[in-house]
Amino acid sequence: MIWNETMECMSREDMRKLQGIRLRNTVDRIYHNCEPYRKRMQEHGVAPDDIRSIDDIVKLPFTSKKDLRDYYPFGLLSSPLSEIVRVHASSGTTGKPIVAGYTRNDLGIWGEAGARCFTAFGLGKQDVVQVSYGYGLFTGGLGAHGAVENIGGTVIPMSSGNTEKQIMLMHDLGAVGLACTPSYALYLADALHDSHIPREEFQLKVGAFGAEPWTEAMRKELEAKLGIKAYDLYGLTEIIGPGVGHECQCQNGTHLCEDHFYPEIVHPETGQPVAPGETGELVFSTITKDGMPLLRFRTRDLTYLNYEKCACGRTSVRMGRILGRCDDMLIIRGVNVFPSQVEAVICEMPELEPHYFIVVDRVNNLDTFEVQVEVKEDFYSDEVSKLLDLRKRIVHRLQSVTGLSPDVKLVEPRSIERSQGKAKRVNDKRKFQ
Ligand code: DLL
Repeated sequence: MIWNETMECMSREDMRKLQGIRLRNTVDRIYHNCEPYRKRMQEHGVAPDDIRSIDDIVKLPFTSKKDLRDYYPFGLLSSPLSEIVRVHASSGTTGKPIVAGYTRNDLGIWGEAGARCFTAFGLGKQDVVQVSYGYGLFTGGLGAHGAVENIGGTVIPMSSGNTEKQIMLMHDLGAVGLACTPSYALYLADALHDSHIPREEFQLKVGAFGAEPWTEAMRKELEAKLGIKAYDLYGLTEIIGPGVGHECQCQNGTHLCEDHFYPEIVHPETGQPVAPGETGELVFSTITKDGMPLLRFRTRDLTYLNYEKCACGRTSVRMGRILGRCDDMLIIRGVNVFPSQVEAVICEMPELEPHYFIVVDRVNNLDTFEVQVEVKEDFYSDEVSKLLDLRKRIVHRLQSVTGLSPDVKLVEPRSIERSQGKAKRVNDKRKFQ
């Protein structure tokens, strides 16, 4: 099923025309209503009249997370505060959070985008969906909640935590959909197993997972453990929240709602557009929002775009899995390593649980790279020689994928801390030295 066929299946030519018109209106709105943006554009030597089509977007200056911090909390609004009906915030690594303001119209756009996502996951009016993203300043809970209500489904507004109750209600209320982070889904999968309630008594069929990077291997793991189809749900507070993009039944790329959020890929260092299909930093311009429209917002997320029509019938551009954030990239002994590379290796080995933790440190001026990984119950009690052999194979695989030879520590099942929201899988001790 497709929620909005007109928009999701539009020809490329018509889409670009529409995006051009919407961008022009947005630039006009921002220029006349947001002082810091006007100044930035003037410094950059660009005026609203210079934007005639979507191709002109490259003339506009970038917006960064730093800008949102500098103008905290409301400096980048293009609507008066009296029009803002909701705020959300994302916690940054340091200091003040980033605050986003939404008008009623913006909430409508969010609801529309969310409805496209949950429809593409195969959910509808008849379905009960358990929303186990956190409710509150985080956009996950309320975002998924609005989306499910919009498609006429029945929401269980669980929020995260209280795992036993999660399982009880999932079972008793017949949840067909589960919306949470992939790491919390793993946690719930273990809890479901521990409950000793037979799987057949659950109705669960669909996972709407996002808010953190997850690999293809993790998808397989979650689908097998929970007996569901697991779909990617993408978004970020600054742009709207969950609903910026979603997978479809083909599970072959994340469709972006590009009639609302225009994507570009640029080189993370130079800011120059990369060649089509190449990986780089994802940049979004919101082209329909009123409250806090953003131009060329640097997400720090690394991915690529694919403009080919999808087998599902949608023509909307698809992005590849988020490889990680530029900020998450670890540079260990000069080599770039993403936690997602470690995850892919761990999930492919049947002896291991998909739980891992990376510790990076610097000892005597040399970087150390430790990977802790949980061994499955059946293997953990195995002979020492088998464990040593397993350890050797993991080191070997990680070496061929990352180019580095980590110190692998096999740990007991369930000893790595579980997450109920976004997982923390790295401790880079060098940052505090
Ligand atoms: O995480 C919004 C969201 C909630 C998306 C629920 C999906 C589901 P923030 O807290 O602002 O917003 O974090 C945004 O999380 O820039 C990515 O780095 C990461 N992220 C979000 N979705 C995905 C995904 C929400 N599907 C940041 N895959 C983004 C990989 C994701 N990373």
